[in-house]
Amino acid sequence: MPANLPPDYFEEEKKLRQAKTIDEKISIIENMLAIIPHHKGTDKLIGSLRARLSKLREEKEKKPQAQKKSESLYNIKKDGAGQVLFIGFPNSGKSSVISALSGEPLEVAEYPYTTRILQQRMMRYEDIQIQLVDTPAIGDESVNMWFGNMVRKADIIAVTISLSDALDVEFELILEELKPHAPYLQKTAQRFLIIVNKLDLVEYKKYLDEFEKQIDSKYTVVPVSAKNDVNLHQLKNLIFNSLEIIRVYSKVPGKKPDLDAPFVVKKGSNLLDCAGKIHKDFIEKLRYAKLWRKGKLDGMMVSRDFILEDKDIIEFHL
Ligand SMILES: Nc1nc2c(ncn2[C@@H]2O[C@H](COP(=O)(O)OP(=O)(O)OP(=O)(O)O)[C@@H](O)[C@H]2O)c(=O)[nH]1
Ligand SMILES: [Mg+2]
Repeated sequence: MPANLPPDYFEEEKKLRQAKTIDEKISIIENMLAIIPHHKGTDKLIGSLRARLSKLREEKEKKPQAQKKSESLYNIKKDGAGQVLFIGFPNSGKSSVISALSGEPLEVAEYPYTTRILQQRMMRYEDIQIQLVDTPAIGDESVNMWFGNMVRKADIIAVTISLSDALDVEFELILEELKPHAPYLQKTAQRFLIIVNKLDLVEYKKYLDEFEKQIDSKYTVVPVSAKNDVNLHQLKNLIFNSLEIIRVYSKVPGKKPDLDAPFVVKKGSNLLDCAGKIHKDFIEKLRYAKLWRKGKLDGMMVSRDFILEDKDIIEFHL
């Protein structure tokens, strides 16, 4: 280490050791190079810092970094008990409905294309969290970057339409958008909710009645008003029910069940499916379990293929 380096230099060096991102490192090395006095004794150090800097800049240019960036822009990783993707035309109220359901604000405005990027908000449903994804409206230039990927993986697609005299036309247009992805969608019928927002615009109410009459019964239509908090509670329940999940609580023998942290499993899961979800060792080691079901079962011994229900309490015996 050459002598006569200013104290600032050592400060920067310390920061560099703790730096995590490439950008941080680059800016710290740039600072170091600016601080170092130039003389014969520092030539080597300057050379090695410059080499390190150019390597970092190269690394930054490389693809994986760029891919990561686009991944977060055009993809929302699943979180919570299920993912609900809200899609629709500008101003239908996607952001308003999500804000109202989650209690967490999103940008809302009367002009179209307010939402510019994918964003998530978590909605509490009793003791679990459900992920709601807000999207830029159909027609936004970013749509082809995320649409296919997101509609294929979402657990529920919440098509959001605002109440007007053109409900059927708007819905048809959205179906057109979805058509190319239809072969990749999972069990389509249950995964679709049609949210008709702005129910407070009473002058259009008759068009809602017509729309509900003519629409294929495989779709569930939920009229709401984000503005006046109408039917939002029903929508919440409907989202939970459409996810087709159940919550089970585990309990240690001789202790009270842990009612704060349910395990979430698919409806129709049996004891063994659930055990595997808790710990993969459980699958092999499980001997039997005792089960409590409110008002029905009180610590009954159950076998591995016993079908579970929402809110069952299970005591695993290994
Ligand atoms: N009357 C009425 N207006 C609403 C309701 N919900 C939202 N709005 C209004 O409709 C406009 C658009 O709402 P947003 O939530 O931004 O709609 P969006 O679908 O997210 O719009 P983009 O992000 O532009 O695609 C805003 O002016 C809201 O205040 C509602 O239930 N009733
Ligand atoms: Mg929006």
